[in-house]
Amino acid sequence: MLTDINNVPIDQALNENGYVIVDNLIPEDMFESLKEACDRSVNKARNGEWKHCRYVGTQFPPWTEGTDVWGVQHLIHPDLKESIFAQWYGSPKLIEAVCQLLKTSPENLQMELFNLLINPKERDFDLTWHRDAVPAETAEEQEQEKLKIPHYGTQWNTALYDDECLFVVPKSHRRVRTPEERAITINDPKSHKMPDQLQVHLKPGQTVFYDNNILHRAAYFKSSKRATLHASMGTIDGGHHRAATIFQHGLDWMDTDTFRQQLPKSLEKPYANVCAMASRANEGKFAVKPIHEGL
Ligand SMILES: O=C(O)CCC(=O)C(=O)O
Ligand SMILES: [Fe+2]
Repeated sequence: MLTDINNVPIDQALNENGYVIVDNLIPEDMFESLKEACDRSVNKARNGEWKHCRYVGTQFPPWTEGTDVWGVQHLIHPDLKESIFAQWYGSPKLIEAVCQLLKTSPENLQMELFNLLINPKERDFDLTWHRDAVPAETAEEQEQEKLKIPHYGTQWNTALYDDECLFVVPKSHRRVRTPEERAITINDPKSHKMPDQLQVHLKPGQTVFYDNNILHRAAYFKSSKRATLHASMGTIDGGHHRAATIFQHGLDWMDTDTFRQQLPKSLEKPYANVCAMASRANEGKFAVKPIHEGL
């Protein structure tokens, strides 16, 4: 059983607080290779060679405009040719942590998103306070309903360098916003004065798992190197809600022979499971329209 930096079982901590920090989910012999692969990928993203990027000025998918990159998308895309990312995504300790959090076993895991969050080059950039799957304008009653939908998945940030970019409101992942929080998310969404906000400090090699409906924001500083692996995995119980969250990122490149041929053994079942979700929830398609589009 894995415990967090305070010796609390990770599933208990995530459940209670909406986030949990864990040490050492990167095997020592992968650390340098991951940093090097990130450097190469970031270079490609910044010089325009890699088109799957998040650009400063836009928070949610789709990212169609911009030049200053704050995220490199699809690290396990075959065209990026960086096999270390898939090796780590399928590595035993990480899989163990994810299974403990989702209370499931490896054969029920589903492969999902794997991206990289980086410091912009040209200007500092703030993400607004948000929940990933509940837009700020959502009315209270609907918010309550949406917060009841189980996730059947988890997401995490694993820092390769010191990372102090993420802010969360602990324990906010299952309750509706207070009137003050609602006012901030709608009228002053980059506020630095959210009540009970907590800045997450990650040392290199530390991971924060967080409920994607915890109230959170992030501050991106051009002067401070960030390369933080940002990924998610689900379980086979995820229905069309999970499919909507995942496939809004456009994963049709996963539905190719080139991708299938280079998968490590440990990801074969998680891949079969994501294909099954696409068939069940989405007529086999790996891309759907973005949740926040048009808001
Ligand atoms: O930058 C971060 O740590 C958080 C990113 C985030 O909240 C998101 O991509 O939805
Ligand atoms: Fe988010």
